[in-house]
Amino acid sequence: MINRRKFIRASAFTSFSTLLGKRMIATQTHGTITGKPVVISTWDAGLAANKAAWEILSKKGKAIDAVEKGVMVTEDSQNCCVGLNANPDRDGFVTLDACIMDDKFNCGSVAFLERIKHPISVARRVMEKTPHVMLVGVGAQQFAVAEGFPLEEQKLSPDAQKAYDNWLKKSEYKPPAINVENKQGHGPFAPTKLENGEWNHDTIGMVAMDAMGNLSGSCTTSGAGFKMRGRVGDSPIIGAGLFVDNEIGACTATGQGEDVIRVAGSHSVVELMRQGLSPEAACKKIIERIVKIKGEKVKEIQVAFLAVNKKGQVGTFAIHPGFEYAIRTNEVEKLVKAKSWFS
Ligand code: SD4
Repeated sequence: MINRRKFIRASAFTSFSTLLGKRMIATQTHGTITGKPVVISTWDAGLAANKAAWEILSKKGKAIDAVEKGVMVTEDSQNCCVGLNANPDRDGFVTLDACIMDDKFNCGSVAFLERIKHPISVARRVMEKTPHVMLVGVGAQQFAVAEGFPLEEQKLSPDAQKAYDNWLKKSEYKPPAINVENKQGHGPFAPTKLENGEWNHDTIGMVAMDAMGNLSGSCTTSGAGFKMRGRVGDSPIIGAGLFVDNEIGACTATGQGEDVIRVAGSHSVVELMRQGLSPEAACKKIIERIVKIKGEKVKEIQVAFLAVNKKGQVGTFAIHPGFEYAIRTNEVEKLVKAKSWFS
């Protein structure tokens, strides 16, 4: 993840005059890769996640099983932004968001979930065992425990503790009782960039098509590090962080969740594919919509969409260079750099 972050940092400072003037699209291309089955997932952590998903897809297993098992690998790992080892909110608690969707519009989601190792599996139980789509907070945790998920200790991983201690120190954070939101320099939002200049977000979104040609997707994250307590991003929101329409295609998102939610990002991409756009063209159109909405502030945010259509064609587009996705098919297993709005 470190390499990716350096790459993002190095390339994220394009001036807004570039934005207004001749638009330059990054030249790195991925072409169109087709194949069935196929699994794609966000960022370099996607390689390991795809591997687990491929175990299922290559044996003619179902896409819904593949996308659950795949992202569980990331939830289990040590990283900044997915699973219980990730960075906490500003009060020092790791809160997790996840959702899953199958080929029949069945979907399940959890948000603001604490002390449960695999939110994606809880989301699947919500989908399969309740009449609901979304459970949040204490209720989601109660449901998880009732379903037999162990309640993990409430503690930060060593890496997260270090990052949090550093954030507290550098941000001159005071306990919430002192009303930190009113202090100069502290808005109610998580920083878009960390102290070292890295984008403060990450997540794993995965979409897959199985050997039967059925699509499913999953998305799981701890959200933005040092976020306001209770903040929920796009990742657990069906239609924002993930959407699957088995007749058309599937899409997942990563980046600044608030700006994905406001354009119903993943759903919008799928709807454009329904109108005949390729996955890449559809992702690009919704990125352009965000760019237009955000104006100059678009310099400060990263969003990327990653989509597959029913033919197994894959496409992606990001605001800034640096986003890459992992793909696994019968022919390829690799990371691919996305095109982006800024060069
Ligand atoms: C979110 N898209 O919570 C997710 C993860 C992320 O900034 O990238 N956070 O918004």
